[in-house]
Amino acid sequence: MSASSSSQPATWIDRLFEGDRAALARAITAVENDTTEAADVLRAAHGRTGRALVVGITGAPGAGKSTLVSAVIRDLRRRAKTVGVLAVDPSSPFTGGALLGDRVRMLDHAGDPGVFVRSVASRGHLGGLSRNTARLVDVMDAGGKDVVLVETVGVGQSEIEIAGLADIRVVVWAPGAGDEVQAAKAGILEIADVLVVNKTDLPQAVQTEAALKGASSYLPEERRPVVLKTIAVRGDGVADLVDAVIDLGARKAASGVDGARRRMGQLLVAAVADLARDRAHELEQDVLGTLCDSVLAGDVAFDEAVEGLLHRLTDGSGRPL
Ligand SMILES: Nc1nc2c(ncn2[C@@H]2O[C@H](COP(=O)(O)OP(=O)(O)OP(=O)(O)O)[C@@H](O)[C@H]2O)c(=O)[nH]1
Ligand SMILES: [Mg+2]
Repeated sequence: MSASSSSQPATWIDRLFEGDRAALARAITAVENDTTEAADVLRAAHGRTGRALVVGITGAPGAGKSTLVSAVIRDLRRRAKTVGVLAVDPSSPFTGGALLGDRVRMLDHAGDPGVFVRSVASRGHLGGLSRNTARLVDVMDAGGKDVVLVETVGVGQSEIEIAGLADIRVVVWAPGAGDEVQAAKAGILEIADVLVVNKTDLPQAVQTEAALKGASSYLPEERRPVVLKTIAVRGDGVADLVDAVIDLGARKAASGVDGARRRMGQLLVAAVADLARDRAHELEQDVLGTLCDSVLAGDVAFDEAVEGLLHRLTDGSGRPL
C-alpha cells in the first residue's frame, strides 16, 4: 500500500505487513468484529496472501489437539518458522473450558514474538464461523506468518467445513476419544491428509491405530491419509508430523494448488449465497406468495421458480417473474 493513500487506517495496516504484533492483533479484532476497519484490512490483506502454509488440526474432544499444536509450534520455531494459531470452538462460545485450557496450554509461547495465538469464538451461524475463520487465516497469512494452524474441536460437518480452509488437514485421534466407525461415517477420514494417532503411550493405542487404518483402507490409495503416531505430551513423533506436513504442503504447491485462491473461492461462493438469501428475505410478500401459488398450482415448475427468483434478485429490473 502506498503512502499516498495514507488515510488513518493505512498507517497501522502497513505495520501489519511488517510483522507488527499489535497491528496483527488489531487487524484480527477488526475482522472478527466486522468493524469499519475490517474492509480496509481485508482489501490490503488480500493483495498479500498466499505465502503461508495453512494446516487444519481437527479431531474428537480431548484427543490432544492443543497439546499437539503446542508441540508443533515448538518444532516449527526450532525450524525458524513463524506461526499463527486460530483455535476455533464452534460448540461453546463463551462457556467452553476447552478454550481457556487451550490458552493456558499455549502460554508457554506467550513471550515468543514469532508466535501469535487467537481463539475464535463462535457467533452467529456456522457458515459465519467458517467464513470468519477464512478471513482470519488470510490476515495471519498477509501478516507474514509462515504457518497458520487452525484447531477445531469435534468431528462433525462444521469441522469438515472449517478444515476445508486448510492446505493440509491433520486429524487427531486418541484411544478412548471416540468411535473410529463414527469418524469414518462422518467423513472425517476422507478429509485427512495426515491421520495422527496420539497418546500412543496408552496401551489401547494399538487397537485405535489398527481400527483407523482399517477404516481408511476403504479409501482409494491416492486419498488414503498418512498415518503417524505421537505422544504429544512428550513431543514424541512431532518432528515426523511436521516433516510430513511440510512435505505434503510443498507437493501441493508444486502441483499448482493455490490455497489462498481456493479460500477466496469459498468466501465468494458463501458471500453470494448470503446475499441471495438476504435479498430473497427482502422480497415483498406478495411477490413470493404469488410464486408459491404458481408452484403449488402446478403452473410453474419448482426449478423454474428458483431460476426466476434468482434472476429477479440479480437483475434489479423489478420485472415481474
Ligand atoms: N497420555 C497422554 N495424554 C495426553 C497426550 N496428549 C495430550 N494428552 C492429555 O489429554 C488431555 C486433553 O488434551 P488437549 O490437548 O486439551 O486435547 P484437545 O483435543 O485440544 O481437547 P479439546 O480442545 O478440549 O477438544 C490433556 O489432559 C492432555 O494432557 C499424550 O500423548 N498422552
Ligand atoms: Mg483443544
